[in-house]
Amino acid sequence: EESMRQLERSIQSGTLCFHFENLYRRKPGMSLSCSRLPENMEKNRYRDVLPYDDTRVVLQGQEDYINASHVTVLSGVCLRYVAAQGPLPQTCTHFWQTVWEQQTHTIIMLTTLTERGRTKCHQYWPHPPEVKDYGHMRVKCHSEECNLAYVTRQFTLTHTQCGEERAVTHLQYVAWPDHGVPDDPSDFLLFVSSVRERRRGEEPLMVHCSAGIGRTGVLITMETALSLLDKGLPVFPLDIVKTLRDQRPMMVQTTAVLHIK
Ligand code: PTR
Ligand code: PTR
Repeated sequence: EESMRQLERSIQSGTLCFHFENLYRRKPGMSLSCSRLPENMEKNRYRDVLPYDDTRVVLQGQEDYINASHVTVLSGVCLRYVAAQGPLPQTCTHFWQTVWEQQTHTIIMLTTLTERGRTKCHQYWPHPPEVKDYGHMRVKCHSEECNLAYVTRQFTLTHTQCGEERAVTHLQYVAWPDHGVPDDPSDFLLFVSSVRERRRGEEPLMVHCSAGIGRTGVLITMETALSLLDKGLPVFPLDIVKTLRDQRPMMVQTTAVLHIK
């Protein structure tokens, strides 16, 4: 209660925004060398959005790079994520390999494929009822269901070498432009609740938008905040943002989101 009042006050007075603007965007001393290797340059959607070496997701095999980071929130709650950029045509295979190797059963997508005529993410899944192979991963899309703010898709993922099958759910929020805020905060909160319902033990959720920092950072911040509130623990948004930026550079882009209630 008291901590919520304090939070309200710091939003009203502008202190929270001030401290947000002054927070480092990249943790000092963390290297990004792997993402800058010549052979990996074309696997980055944006030249200036790169994962730290320490927290990057390492793929099994020779070609081990993907623009994705392990992100874990461990204060009061335990929430694990893989935060990724929106796949490019040449990285769809790596994306599905990550889903498989990190054993995630849920992919959260926070962007549309194009915005104002610009490509934000490659369509890395087949239309239902098609089946498509991405390297050793065979992806079948069974169903696609839309409600007002998001689309739910059910996939079966088959490893074509070992024959093992897994069910993967895709939740795509479609009402959130990059560098902006969700069109409707209550829709977004409902979406975050459905994300929370997907939690199974400690398995990571895969989260991506276009760059994998702005909207992805906010989704993680919101799930963390709701989980803390559920446990009756205080929420310190800037601490959460700092925790995220320590694991993936530039997480959470704009203060506008601080006004979501
Ligand atoms: N837009 C980038 C950022 O804010 O991180 C610009 C930038 C990129 C700044 C790399 C510094 C960078 O690090 P280095 O000095 O290691 O190339
Ligand atoms: N340099 C890019 C740009 O500003 O257009 C990087 C970028 C793109 C950063 C999208 C954040 C973006 O938003 P999100 O992480 O929510 O996709």
